[in-house]
This record gives sequence, C-alpha cells and structure tokens, in this order.
Amino acid sequence: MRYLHIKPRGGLANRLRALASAMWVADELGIPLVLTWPYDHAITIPFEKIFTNAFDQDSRKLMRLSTVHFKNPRFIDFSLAKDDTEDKVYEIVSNSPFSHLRESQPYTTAFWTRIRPYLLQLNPVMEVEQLVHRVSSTFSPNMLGVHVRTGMGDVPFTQSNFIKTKLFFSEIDRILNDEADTHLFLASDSVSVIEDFLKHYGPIVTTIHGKYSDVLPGTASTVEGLQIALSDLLLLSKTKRILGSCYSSFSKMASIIGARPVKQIGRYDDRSSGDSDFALFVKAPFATRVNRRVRRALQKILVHRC
Ligand SMILES: Nc1nc2c(ncn2[C@@H]2O[C@H](COP(=O)(O)OP(=O)(O)O)[C@@H](O)[C@H]2O)c(=O)[nH]1
Ligand SMILES: [Mg+2]
Repeated sequence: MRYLHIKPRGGLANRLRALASAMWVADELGIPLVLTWPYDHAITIPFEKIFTNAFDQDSRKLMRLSTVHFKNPRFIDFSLAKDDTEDKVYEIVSNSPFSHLRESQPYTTAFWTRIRPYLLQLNPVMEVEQLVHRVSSTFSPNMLGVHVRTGMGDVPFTQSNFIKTKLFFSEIDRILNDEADTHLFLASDSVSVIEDFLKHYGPIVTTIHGKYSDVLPGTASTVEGLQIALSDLLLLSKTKRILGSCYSSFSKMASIIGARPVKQIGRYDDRSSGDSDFALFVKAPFATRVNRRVRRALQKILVHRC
C-alpha cells in the first residue's frame, strides 16, 4: 500500500495550493491521502476550524512505514513507484503546488484547470459560508475585487515594498473612468490600507472589516481571524475580476478558485503576473469588444423575433 502524506505549510493560500495538488495526485493515483495541518509561523489554527472536509489526519499509522521525503517538490515521478512491493509513504512538506504529470507543470493553465475542482471540494465551515453569502449578496454586477497584501498583519510578506497603494489607486481610477458602475470589494491584511481606500473611494467600497466584523485585518492567530481571511479569499473569488498584489498567492488562489481574471499590481505593474496564465486581466481588443456587442444586439433581435 502506498500513502500520500501532505503537510501544507505557510499562509492560507500557500497551504490550499499544496493541499489541492495532493488531493489531485492521490485521486489520480488512487492512493490514500493523509493530512497533517502543521502549526508554523503563519497558521496555528486547526484545519477543522475553517473547513469541514473529513480528511484522514491520523498520521501515527504511517510512522513505522518506509518514507520518502519531499520538500517543496515541483514534480514527483510516481511512474516507477507503482511496482513497489513494500508499504511506502510519500511525505510532502510544501507551501507550493506540485504535479505528477510532466504535461501539467505547476503554474500553467493546464495545471490550474486540473487543480481547481479540488479547491472547490474544500467546504468552509458554516461561519465562513454565511459571511461569504451575506456579503456577496450585496455585490453589484460589476464588482472589482482588490487584494492589497502588505505583510502588516500577522503573516510577514517579503515582497511588501513592491505593493504600493497609489499603484492600485491609479489602476482603479483608470477602470472607473472606463466603467463608472464599478464597485470594489477590498481585502487586505492592513488596517491603514482599508482606511485609505474608504477615504479615497467611500461608498463604492465593500469590506468585511467594520460593517461585518471587528477582527483586525490580517489577523491569522485566532479562529475568527483565519475565518475572516478565508472569507476574504472566497469573496475575492466571487468578484468579476481581481486586482491583486504581485507575488501574493492569496490574490492568485482567489482568481483560480473563482476562475476570474487577475492582474497583479506591484513590481510588474501594468502586466499580468508571470507565474500563471490561468486568466489574464486584459481588456479585449477594441475590434473584439465591438464584435461582441454586435453579436449580443443581434441575439436580442433574434430572441425578440422568436
Ligand atoms: N483577512 C485577510 N488576511 C489576509 C489577506 N491577505 C493576506 N492575509 C493573511 O496573510 C496570509 C498570507 O499568506 P498566503 O495566503 O499564503 O498568501 P501570500 O503569503 O501572500 O502568498 C493569509 O494566510 C492571511 O492570514 C487579506 O486580504 N485579508
Ligand atoms: Mg504565503
């Protein structure tokens, strides 16, 4: 018997991409998955406090078995392992996505397309479900998700100096100029960012903090704080498109869960992020937009005639 033992590490999004990779690999290879949800610098809250999925978390039975260790693997070749005769554990400690197929390398569209169904299998606890439902039911049709990651909350962020509020403001102003009906859902790990946005954009901004929760943004060391983080992530995924923070897997996971386009602001501002082409945040060329409008108008006429 072979086992996959996953130990996802880091923040919420880091863990979700590692866990979903393990769910996919175990599922495709038909081998049991065992989850250890370790305490580390980013998360000290048990898995059950944010998700209801009943993963096998009893890793004691694996202790006597021969174990192959992997740390942040990109690719694991299981093709030879199928002939193993002895019981074996594949133990993966990771904060990143990984693959068992050479044709689906992590961070590619093909990869995220395979991983996404497993992300969607993760069921949030009732508190998160209810909050997400309550807030998302107030979303306007043209909701722009904005994720500003600063590292000012409990979980540090080494790339924080690339993330500048003014870069978000100029991008949002450009969008508002084009589409005045845009509303913002703002998620951030910083109180001052949220205050700046509320001051700058006022009533078009929706945020969990204040009206829906008095938990400080970016709190990860309490059950409520982590539930709020998961709610922020899921609410971003329910917007029409996302402006995220460069280098943040939180922005990226939201876009993958929602299959929403993301543009990551920061170091590579004005470009979509380099590490995923899952859904690019690009406005369709003028000719395509006109074409779509004409088709829509024609459809309306045809429907009307029928
Ligand atoms: N509530 C809340 N927490 C956040 C937000 N962004 C980041 N965090 C916290 O910071 C951690 C960031 O780690 P991770 O999700 O791995 O994303 P990354 O480090 O940006 O790649 C998360 O686990 C959250 O606890 C946010 O928009 N809202
Ligand atoms: Mg992280």
